[in-house]
Amino acid sequence: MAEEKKKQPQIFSHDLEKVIQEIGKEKMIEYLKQMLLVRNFEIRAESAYLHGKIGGFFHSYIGQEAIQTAALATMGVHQWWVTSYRCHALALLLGATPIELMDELYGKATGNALGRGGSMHFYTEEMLGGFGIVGGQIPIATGAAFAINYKKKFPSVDGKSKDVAVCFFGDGAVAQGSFHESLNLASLWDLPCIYVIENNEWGMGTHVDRAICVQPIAERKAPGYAMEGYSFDGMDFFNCYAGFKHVFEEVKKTSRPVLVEVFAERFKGHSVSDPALYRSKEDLSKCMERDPLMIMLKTLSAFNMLSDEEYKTMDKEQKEIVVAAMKHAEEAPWPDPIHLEEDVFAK
Ligand SMILES: Cc1ncc(C[n+]2csc(CCOP(=O)(O)OP(=O)(O)O)c2C)c(N)n1
Repeated sequence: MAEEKKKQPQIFSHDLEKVIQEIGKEKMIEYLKQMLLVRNFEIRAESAYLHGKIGGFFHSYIGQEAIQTAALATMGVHQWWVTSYRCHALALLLGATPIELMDELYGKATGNALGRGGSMHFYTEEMLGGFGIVGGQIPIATGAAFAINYKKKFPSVDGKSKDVAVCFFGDGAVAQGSFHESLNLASLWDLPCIYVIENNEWGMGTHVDRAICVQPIAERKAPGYAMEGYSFDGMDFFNCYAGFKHVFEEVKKTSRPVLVEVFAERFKGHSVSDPALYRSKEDLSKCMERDPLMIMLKTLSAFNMLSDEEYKTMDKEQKEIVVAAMKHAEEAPWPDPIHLEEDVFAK
């Protein structure tokens, strides 16, 4: 891509020592555990899919774990959250149990969406989905941010107030009209929305260079909406943590939307049925050298917060949690066909 179309991003700068000190050992271990739970959940659920236990679609979040873990760590659960079909991690981080999510993947009545939604449609009290339509979640987040402002003006509507709406979507969604319409309205109406592009370079088999006309996307598109634009390193939890913390404080102060682009890598194909032949083995193994879990392990070891042995034990514990969820899903009841037409709004 020509230089005028693609420039180097200015990655948000952070002071590692300061970030680690601020988080502290106990919380650090908790965040690493969360990332390990997501990784183990994705690995085992994918293998269950390949054994025919799970049907429908399945999009893995492996490689991108640091991003949503850091966003949740800085902003807390009690915001509005919404993401694409690549939604297993967000639901886990927001407190949905591995059992209810695995049951949902297996299509069981005890699942997160009563076995009716599957992999792309996870929900929690604060999570407005799981969306199968590329870019479909962006107007939803914009509306949630509108509701936050509205409720501040009319507190009697609902006592509970949130600070921001956070919307995750891929680089492929930037070409959708919903992205541009949402950013225009959010800026016009001063909506506290944090739009997060998880740029993993690929929209199915199409490279971002063949889909998006200017890059870095956030830095160059945000000014067109009079918004701030930021670039984070999505493989590095600490960079994401510092960046999201900064953005969260900024939005709370200004009640202005921001656009964040997080540079990431997905280690798997687009979905479980994609062999990713468009990507060379060399490219993939180079990406995997920056595994977010390994970066976290190395950093915590360097700060004497974690040994390799402790890491292995934590990994094993998370694996066991996921294996128990799979056993539960195997044994859980199927939905009764009598309920088939319930909650269907158009018959
Ligand atoms: C409106 C719409 N168009 C096309 C599709 C088919 N589709 C599903 S995923 C996808 C690629 C999206 O890539 P990106 O937004 O970068 O997200 P990623 O999968 O990389 O997380 C496409 C084209 C769809 N689901 N919805």
